[in-house]
Amino acid sequence: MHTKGVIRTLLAGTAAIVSIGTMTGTASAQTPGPAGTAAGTTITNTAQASYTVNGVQQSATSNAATFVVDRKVNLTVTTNQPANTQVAIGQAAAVTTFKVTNNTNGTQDFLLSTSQTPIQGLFTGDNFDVSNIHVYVDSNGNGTYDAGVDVGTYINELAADQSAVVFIVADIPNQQTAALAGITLIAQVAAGGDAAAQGTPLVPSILANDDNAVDVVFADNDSDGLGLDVANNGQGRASLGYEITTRNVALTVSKSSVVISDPVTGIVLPKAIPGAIVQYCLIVNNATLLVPANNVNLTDTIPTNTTYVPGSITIGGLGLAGACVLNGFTANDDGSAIPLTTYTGSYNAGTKKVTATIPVLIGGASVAASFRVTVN
Ligand SMILES: [Ca+2]
Ligand SMILES: [Ca+2]
Ligand SMILES: [Ca+2]
Ligand SMILES: [Ca+2]
Repeated sequence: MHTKGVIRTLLAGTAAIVSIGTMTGTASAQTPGPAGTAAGTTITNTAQASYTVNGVQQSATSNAATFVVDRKVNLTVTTNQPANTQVAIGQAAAVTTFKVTNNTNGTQDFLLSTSQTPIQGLFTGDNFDVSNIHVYVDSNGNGTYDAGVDVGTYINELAADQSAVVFIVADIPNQQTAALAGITLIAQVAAGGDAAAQGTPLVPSILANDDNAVDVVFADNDSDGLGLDVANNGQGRASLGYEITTRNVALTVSKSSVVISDPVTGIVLPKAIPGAIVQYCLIVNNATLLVPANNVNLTDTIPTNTTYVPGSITIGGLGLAGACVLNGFTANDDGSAIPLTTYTGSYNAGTKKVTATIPVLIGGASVAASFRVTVN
C-alpha cells in the first residue's frame, strides 16, 4: 500500500508514540470483483499519533495522502461454442460465436475485428476464405445471433468482470474444393464512459505515475500463445473454423400435365384429342435450407406424337401440389435474355428439347417452369 503520510505535528514533552497509521479510504465499501478496485477510486490515508504529555493523553493527525487507482487493462477472448461451425458450400450468413470478458478494473468499450490468417497448428487444412464478414454483438443477450436485432459492431460500456457474446457472420464461397476456413476474432480495449459513442483504443501510460490521474497499464496475455497476439497489447483473440459438411442439396423435380384447350370445346372441359393443347409443368424444389443450388438446368424432350407450341416456355412461376398455378416469365425460344429476370429458356427444334435455366435456386424454394405442346 502506498504510504505517504507525514506527521507534521511536533511532539513535545515526554512523548511516547503509541500507534501510527490508520487507513481511512473513501473507496466504496463493496468488495471489488476479480478485476480489483475500480480505476479512478480515490484512496486516502491519514495517520494518527497518540501520546501522553505529563501523563495526559494527546493525539495528532497527519495530512491525507491521496491517490487514484490506475487502470489495469485486461481481457479474455474465448470461443463460445463446442466445435467448429458446420456449413455447406454456398451457405450465406454462417455464424461463429465468441465471448469477450472485461477483466479491466473499469468499464470499457471493445473494438472488434477479424483475421483470416491461419494460426499455425490450430487450423491445419485451412484452404479457403469466407467473404462478406460482419461482426455483431449479442445485443439482446440470448446467446444466439438474431439478424437485424444483434446489430452492434462494438461492445459498448462493458462493466468490469462482465462478458459479452460476439458473433462473426460470413458467407461460404461456392467452391467445391473448400473444406476448412479458420476465422479469428480480435478484441481491442477502448475507452469507456460514453454510452453514446465508440471509445478510442486505450494506450498505456509511459510516464511516471501521476497520483491524481488514472494511468493505464496493459496487463493482458499473449492470447493465442503463437505469436499473432502478444502480451500487454490491449488485445485478445480466439479462433474458430467453418467446416464444410454439406456438398449437395436435396433437389427434386416433379412434372405434371394439363389439357388447356381442344379444337372442339375450346377451354371448356377440354379433352386430349388430336389438336388439343397440353401444358407440361415442371417444379424444381431445393429442400436444403440455407444452401442454394446454382445453374439449375431443367431439360425435357417433348414426347412423340406432340408438337412444341412456339414461345410457350415460362419460367419462375408458382407450383402447388405438383401443378403450375401461376405461369412465370415467358422465355424466348432462342435462349436470349428475358427482361426483368435472370431465367432463360430455349427450345431446340433439332433435338426437340426444352431447356429452362434457373441461375440460383435458394434453399427451401421452389420454381415452376412450363411449356406447351399440341397433340398430333
Ligand atoms: Ca441475440
Ligand atoms: Ca462507449
Ligand atoms: Ca496514476
Ligand atoms: Ca494480448
